[in-house]
Amino acid sequence: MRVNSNTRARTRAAVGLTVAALAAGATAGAGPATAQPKAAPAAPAAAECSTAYRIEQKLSTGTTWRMCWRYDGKAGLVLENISYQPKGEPKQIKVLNSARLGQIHVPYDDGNIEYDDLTGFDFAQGLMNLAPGECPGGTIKTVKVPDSWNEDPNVKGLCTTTRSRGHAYRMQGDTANKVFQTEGKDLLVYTVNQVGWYEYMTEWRFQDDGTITMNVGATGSLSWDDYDAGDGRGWPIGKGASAKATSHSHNAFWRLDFALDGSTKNKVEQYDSTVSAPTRGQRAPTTKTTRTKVTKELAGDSKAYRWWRMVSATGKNKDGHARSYEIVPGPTTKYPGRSYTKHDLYVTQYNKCELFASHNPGNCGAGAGKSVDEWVNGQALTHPVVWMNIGFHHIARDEDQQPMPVHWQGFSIAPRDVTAMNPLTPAELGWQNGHWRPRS
Ligand SMILES: [Cu+2]
Repeated sequence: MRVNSNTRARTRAAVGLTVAALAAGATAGAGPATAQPKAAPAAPAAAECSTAYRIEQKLSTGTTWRMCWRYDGKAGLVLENISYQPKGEPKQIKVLNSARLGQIHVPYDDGNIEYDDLTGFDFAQGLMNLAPGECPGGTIKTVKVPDSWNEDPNVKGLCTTTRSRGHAYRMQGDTANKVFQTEGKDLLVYTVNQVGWYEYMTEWRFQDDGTITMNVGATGSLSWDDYDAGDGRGWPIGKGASAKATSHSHNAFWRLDFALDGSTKNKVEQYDSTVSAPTRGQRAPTTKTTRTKVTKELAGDSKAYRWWRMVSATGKNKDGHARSYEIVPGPTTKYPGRSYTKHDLYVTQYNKCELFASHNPGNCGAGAGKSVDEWVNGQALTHPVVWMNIGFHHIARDEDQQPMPVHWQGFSIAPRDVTAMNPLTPAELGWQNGHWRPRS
């Protein structure tokens, strides 16, 4: 069992306290209801949110990111109404209605156990207080955990800050050898959730160039309970080979509800390229790229020369090109052991009760299925929802203790033709759009 017995014991005691506190609260609060100030709403309204739930950051390179956040009792951090506004754009450009984790599925190699950390192992309840030092230069927001087991449901658990990411670009110009270069800046939004012996960092990185990178990092401690030297399915940790940490997978799912330019009627396209040997008369191999319009629900697989994009139904950039966001998968080890982990990408028609990639707790109707693979059943895509599955097979090593270094998994979505040029283009180079001719 992957249970941190200390945490469990503490948690159980805390539940007792909560009940007592609730009882006391009920008595104390028995006065006239009108005398009680209204509590802040737990979730923001569809289009707006109150200041406490708003994240707005103008990066020093000129791009502003705006979004609302809320905290879900199972999914943890949910980001909504995400938009950005690069310098020179008159309006904010909406990207996503909603972005959140869709599951973290953890099967152990020995077949003894598997966990669905979000729906079955209290991921959201395990929100951790952050030390001030772990959110340098930023703000730690207080999160009220719904149905909290703890006496105080408020956790200083949401960090929003900015970070440099190195060169955003570099170019030596043709006039006086001037070097154009700038350091890229990101808005970083993250939480830490303890699950058993592990701590998961859920990180969202909003870059000034419009790219969004989402990662889950696993740290904390190797599961003390999951050692076995007998079955050959682990790696020896500690002196000799008397104990082997059981290998396992972390299959992380993200659920993205796109709304490019504010519309959910996005189109999905898949691109594939094939490379052919040179034919007679050709000097080099040729590469041909084809587009496939994805009009029905999709269970897709990453491979070399394949990529997908979400295309705006309404918006065009200043060059008249349809705005879109490309899906950029990260490194993954696809786990073939379960129906819902067999594919890298699922695109489903929006359904408000389809929220978790496996063991979906909502009642979506008779025969609706409990996992994302079952929701891919041929519906036309008029409001596509993207599910990304990124797997990591964790064979422990001596260096995993103690604490365990963070191991990351995730992916990005990157703007493609959202703006007519690089949103960070310096004013002097603004004329160099398209097939420009050098000035001399
Ligand atoms: Cu692991």
